[in-house]
Amino acid sequence: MLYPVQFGVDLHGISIILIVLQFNIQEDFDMSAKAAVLVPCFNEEVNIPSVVATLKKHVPDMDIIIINDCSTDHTAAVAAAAGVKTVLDLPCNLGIGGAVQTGLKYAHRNGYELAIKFDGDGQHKAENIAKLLAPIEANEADVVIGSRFCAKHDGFKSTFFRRLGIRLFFLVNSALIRQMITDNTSGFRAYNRRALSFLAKRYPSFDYPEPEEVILLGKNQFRIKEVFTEMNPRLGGVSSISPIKSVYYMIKVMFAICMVAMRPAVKQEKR
Ligand SMILES: Nc1nc2c(ncn2[C@@H]2O[C@H](COP(=O)(O)OP(=O)(O)OP(=O)(O)O)[C@@H](O)[C@H]2O)c(=O)[nH]1
Ligand SMILES: [Mg+2]
Repeated sequence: MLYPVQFGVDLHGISIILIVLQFNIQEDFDMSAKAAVLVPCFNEEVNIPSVVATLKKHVPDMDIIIINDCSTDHTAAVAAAAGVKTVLDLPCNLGIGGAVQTGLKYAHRNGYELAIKFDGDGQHKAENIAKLLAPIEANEADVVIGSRFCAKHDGFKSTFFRRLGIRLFFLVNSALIRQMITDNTSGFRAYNRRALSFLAKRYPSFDYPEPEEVILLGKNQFRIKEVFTEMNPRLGGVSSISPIKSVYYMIKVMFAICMVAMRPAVKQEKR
């Protein structure tokens, strides 16, 4: 079936419709499925087989949705060969934000009640998904972030500059939304239906969306919780954040955070 998707870019107040995309999805969609694991992927052919295997082992009842962000390798074919039924093939590279928003839109339109964002590079641990979902299932949170820093641990640590940036986001974001968020850059997140429906329309669709997403959710009264999760180093392939890029990352993301913080909250239906 051909499935049209309209992408808008929100330049902090000014909305621009960018492109109308079409991609193929499977017809045999199971409407009884409740939870979707959204896996944005750019050139992850090396990592996808083990990512899919660990998801199938630890969350066999959840649907795996691979968003192939116009990879130049064989990510889509490798995912399909690993048994993934839904591979959303983007015809141009949108970056992490656009790829994630595609997954959120798909999950929202197809009636999923829960969505988990899970990186395609093997950094996240599928055995922690249940831990992420617990506060949502107990109705204590709308969004749960897997945090590497809300408990003491000896696991994988990123580079010094990355940790410096993470510390800065911790201070700025915690002050802006008046809630301690220790791991603003973590991409390992779970969403309930309300958050899914909000973010499907408003997810920050540029690169490095995670810290901005925290402000957007906090400003709009979403209940955010963090749970401790260790993370692996990237299994293989290349990270999007080189040392030079991390400087650009900091400036860009700080600017975006300020813009989101200055914007009025979105009018929403009462819970
Ligand atoms: N690099 C990159 N990744 C993308 C893109 N679109 C989707 N992704 C996926 O988004 C996820 C996160 O990207 P990473 O490059 O691992 O970013 P990160 O986890 O913040 O950085 P590392 O800690 O260095 O791995 C991965 O699963 C990527 O495959 C893109 O355009 N570029
Ligand atoms: Mg990564």
